[in-house]
Amino acid sequence: MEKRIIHVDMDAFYAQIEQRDNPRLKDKPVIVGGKSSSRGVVATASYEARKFGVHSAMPMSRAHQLCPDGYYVTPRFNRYRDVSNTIMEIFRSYTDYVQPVSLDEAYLDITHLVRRDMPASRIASFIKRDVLEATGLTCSAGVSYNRFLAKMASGMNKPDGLTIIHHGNVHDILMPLPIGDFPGVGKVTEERMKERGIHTGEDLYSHSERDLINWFGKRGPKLYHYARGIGDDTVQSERIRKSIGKETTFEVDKNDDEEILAVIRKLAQQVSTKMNQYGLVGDTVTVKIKEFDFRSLTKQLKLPETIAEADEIYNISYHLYTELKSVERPIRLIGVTVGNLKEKNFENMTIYDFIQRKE
Ligand code: TTP
Repeated sequence: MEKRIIHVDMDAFYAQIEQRDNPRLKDKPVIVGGKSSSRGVVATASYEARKFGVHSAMPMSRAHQLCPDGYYVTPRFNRYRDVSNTIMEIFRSYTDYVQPVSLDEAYLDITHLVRRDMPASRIASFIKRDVLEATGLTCSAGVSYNRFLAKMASGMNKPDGLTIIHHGNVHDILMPLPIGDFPGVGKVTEERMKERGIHTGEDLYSHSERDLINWFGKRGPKLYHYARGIGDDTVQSERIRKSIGKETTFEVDKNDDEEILAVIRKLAQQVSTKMNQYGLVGDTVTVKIKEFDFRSLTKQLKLPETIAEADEIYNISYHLYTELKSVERPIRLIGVTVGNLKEKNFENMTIYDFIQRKE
C-alpha cells in the first residue's frame, strides 16, 4: 500500500527561537552565529536577514558586510534542544514512526492515520497547529508518498508552508527542478551531470537507466527513479540509536593501506556528521573489515571519554584498522561505527562543533 509521509522542518529554527524569546528581535534581521572573528560562521539567519543575502555557513564577517545593522546573537544550544524535544514529542503523539533528521526536522509515517475524511494534509495542518501552540514557532510541512518528495515539498513554501506532492503534480514539480536539488546530487555529481548536458529533472528523465548506470555507477538506478518520483518510503523510528556507522564496499578488492585509510577518513567524517546532526557523542569505536573471501573481522576500542569529531574517530579507526588488516589479504568492505551513544551536553559546545552542513 502506498505510504503517507510528512516531513516537518522548523523555519529558520535558531533565529525564530531567538526572536520569540526576545521581542525586540521580532521582525528584525537576526543572525545566529559565532563571533565575527575569522572562524565565525552563520548558523542561521532570520527570513528578514536573508533578504540581505545572509545565509547559513557564511562567514560572520561577510554577514556583517551585507547586513551591518543586523542583530547578531550567539547560539544557545540548550534552548534549541528543549524546543526540539517538545516538537519531537508532538510528532510522537501522532505516530510511533518518527525519524528525526536533526534537531528541527523529522519524517513521520502517518499512513495508518489517513481516512477518507482525514487526508494526510489535514493531519499535517494539525501538527503545524500543535507545534505553534506549544512553542510559538512556525514550521513547514511537506506531504507525499515517499521521503524525498515529502522533504522537497516542505521546502517549497517556507516559511509556514504546507505543500502536498501527489501523483497529479509530481511530474510538473520534478521536470523543471535544477539537477542539484535532487537528493544525493552534491557539487561533484552536479558538475558531472552538467558535463553530460543534464541540468534539470527533465534532462535526467530523458536518459535510460542503462545510461545513468554507465555514467554514475551504483547511483544510476536511484537517479532514474528520482526523476520519476520514486524513492524510499521507510521511516526509521529508532527512538534511541545505539550506534551510528557507515561502511563502504569496494568495487574491486583493495590492499593498499593509503587508499583504504582515505576511505576510513571519509567514513569517519560521515559518522561524525550524523552524530552532530543528532546531537550525540559516543565512547566506543568499531572497525569492521570483510576480507576478499568474505571473512569478517571486527575490532572495538572503548575510550575513557566520549567523542564525536571526525579526526578523533579517524585516529582511533586508524589504529584498529592497522591491528586488523593482514598484509596479504585484500579486503572488500570497510566500516566504521561509533557506539554507546549519549546526548551531547550542549553546555560545553561551541558553535564550531555544530556547524556542519546537512547531507
Ligand atoms: P535548517 O533546517 O537547514 O535551516 P533553518 O532552520 O536555518 O531554516 P529554513 O529551514 O527555514 O531554511 O537548519 C536547522 C538549524 O540547524 C538552523 O536553524 C541552524 C542549524 N544549522 C547550522 O548550525 N549550520 C548549518 O549550516 C545549517 C544549514 C543549519
